[in-house]
Amino acid sequence: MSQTVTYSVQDGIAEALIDNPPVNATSASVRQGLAEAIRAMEADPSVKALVVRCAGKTFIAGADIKEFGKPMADPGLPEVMAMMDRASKPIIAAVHGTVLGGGFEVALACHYRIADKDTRFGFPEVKLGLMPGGGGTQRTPRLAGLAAALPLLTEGNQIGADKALASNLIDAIAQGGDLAAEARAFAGQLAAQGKGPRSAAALPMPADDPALFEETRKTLARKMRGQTAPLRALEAVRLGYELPFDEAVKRELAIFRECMAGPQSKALRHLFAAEREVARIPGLPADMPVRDIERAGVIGLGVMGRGIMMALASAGLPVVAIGLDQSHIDAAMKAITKIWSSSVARGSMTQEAMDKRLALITTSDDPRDLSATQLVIEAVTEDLEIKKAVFATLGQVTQPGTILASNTSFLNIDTLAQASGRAEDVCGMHFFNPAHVMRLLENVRAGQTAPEIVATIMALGKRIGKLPVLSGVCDGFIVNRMLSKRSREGFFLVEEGAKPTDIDKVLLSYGFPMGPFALGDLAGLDVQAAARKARAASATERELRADFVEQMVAEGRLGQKTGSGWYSYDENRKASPNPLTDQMIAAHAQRHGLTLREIGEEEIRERLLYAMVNEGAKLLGEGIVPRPQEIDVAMVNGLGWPGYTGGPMHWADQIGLDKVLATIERFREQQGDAYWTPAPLLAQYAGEGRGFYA
Ligand code: T1G
Repeated sequence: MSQTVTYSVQDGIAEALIDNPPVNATSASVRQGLAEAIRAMEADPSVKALVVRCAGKTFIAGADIKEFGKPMADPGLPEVMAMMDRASKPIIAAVHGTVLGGGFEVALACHYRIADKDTRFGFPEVKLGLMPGGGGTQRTPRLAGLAAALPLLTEGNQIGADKALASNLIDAIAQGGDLAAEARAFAGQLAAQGKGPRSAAALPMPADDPALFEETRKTLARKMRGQTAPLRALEAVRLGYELPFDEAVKRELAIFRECMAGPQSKALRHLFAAEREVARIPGLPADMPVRDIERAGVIGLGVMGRGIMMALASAGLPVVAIGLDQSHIDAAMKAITKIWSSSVARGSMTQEAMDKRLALITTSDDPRDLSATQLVIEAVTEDLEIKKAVFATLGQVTQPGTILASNTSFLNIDTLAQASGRAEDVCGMHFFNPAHVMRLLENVRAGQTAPEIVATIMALGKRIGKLPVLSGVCDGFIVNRMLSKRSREGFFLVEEGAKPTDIDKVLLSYGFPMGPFALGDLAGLDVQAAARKARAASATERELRADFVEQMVAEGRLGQKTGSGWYSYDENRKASPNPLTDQMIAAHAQRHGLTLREIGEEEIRERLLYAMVNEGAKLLGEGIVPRPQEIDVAMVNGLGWPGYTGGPMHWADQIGLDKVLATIERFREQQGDAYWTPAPLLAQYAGEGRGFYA
């Protein structure tokens, strides 16, 4: 018998109880157990129906990702589902938790479905570069119709039990607290009513709608740009109009296997594992005690401080918000109320939830009101002297052991730790703007940060819905340090003759959401000028000379917010090439006696991206991060590096570090040692014929 499926019979109703922690994935033993349960049901005349349900926190959450790429033991999932389609008695899925991927397909292959009210459903396969390979593209439209099925199958989003019921994907929502009992009662009613099996496979496809398929293709080109799996999922649905069900699911499985073998799925599955790997800190026991954070403080209520307050309150944490004076406090509360009110207006938040969050926030202009907190996040202006004074105050007004975290983007946290007088309590928690939206959180372990504090801020990051990645202390930590090299190469390429619009197009076609110049206009060129000013002391002559941002700021051209920056913007902020930029570049070249040249797409891409890969290798070699996973996860979630490439380090491995090194050496000859000296670790690994991931 299967190790993970228990078969039992009570009052003529059989039950297959799956218990395969952590998420009841359809591992080989689960598939075997389900097949055995179906055979046992068929062989027992006293059994009228079979209920399939799961122990633990969720019904089946998908095929076992850990089995991918390995020989699939019999029976395969399609075989088990075909047994369900042929069954002579009704099979009922009793579902709860996150019914995802293959789990959703198993539920749809059952004849009826009853769900706990909080159940979520979805096909996240496309987030792994895959598409539903267990009949999902054939059963879902037959049950729910095309309009509900297509976005579900191609975009990877989840729906709740109410939407699933309305879409005819489930038959009932359990009202009490005992899903197993309600499922058995539901099965008993079916038997009493003489209702037999009801296979979705036997249903006809819904009326075809070519216009809807075309509209979905256009939506995917925008929402899932560059990704192949969503379009393959759409292609698989069409099979339902061209082939009988059994043939269509065979072709669907073949398409699934093609996706599985492709580079995008390998990259996205790498990221899925990497996002979980970075939660495990080398040298820190997994059961390291974490401090209980019951009340958190935020000091500094500018844009970042407001976002951090919102992230904390949204996770149910009471927040003490300290502003410089009442006007700052009022401005902050007005801003966050406006943001949450627009969420309520959009229907993405209830008024009750907003009121609950606001009630968690108390404000004050007196840092002594932070004394009852267990953690304070500092988000005052990016000025070292001001931050040092704030940390000196925090060291006095908070209890010993209260965690003191700075949200600084690049200032030295060891310096702040010294200023606090309690260095072991000090760390960094670097949020990304907007802090209440962006998932990435760079947690920074300073030289004397206590291990328990590292464990605590990693746990807190997950608790507030962030994706915490641990970094050591350096200028810019992971994302901003690597991004600064891309910015440098962008400015240099403009000096040498590449058009900013062409450079942006190269990164857009690689898969970034926007190019460096459009990003600069969005963030505000004054912000970028301030960051360049803060780094001026360590900048080279050439970096200082490439002062396009300063030139534009001097003319009041700050980007989108003034309607003119690298691009011109109309009243709807639609960008168009800016003649002033061309004039600026020509005048700059003339002023400095520079000769402009044609620069090809490949050189632009490699200069921008290899500069970041090389810096990532330095981060790894210097021990700022313990593994390449931290870099890939941070760059995908902090900078929008396209996930379907796996992130900079995975992507470089796929190219081959020997090829990356050869190109960097070529740039070093052309551009000089200051910018293109290969990272020692990259040169070493290239020499050893290995990648960053061995
Ligand atoms: N297979 C194997 N292990 C899995 C898994 C899976 N599908 N999902 C999660 N885990 C592990 C995960 O690695 C971690 O292990 C632990 O469970 C807790 O995960 C035929 C082929 C379900 C919402 O894409 O979205 O079905 O790292 O930290 O935050 O068409 O896990 O601790 O050792 O994420 O509570 C489709 C992916 C697969 C679902 C739970 N299914 N999983 O979130 O816990 S393809 C998915 C999730 C497929 C079919 C195709 C989440 C979760 P460890 P966790 P969580």
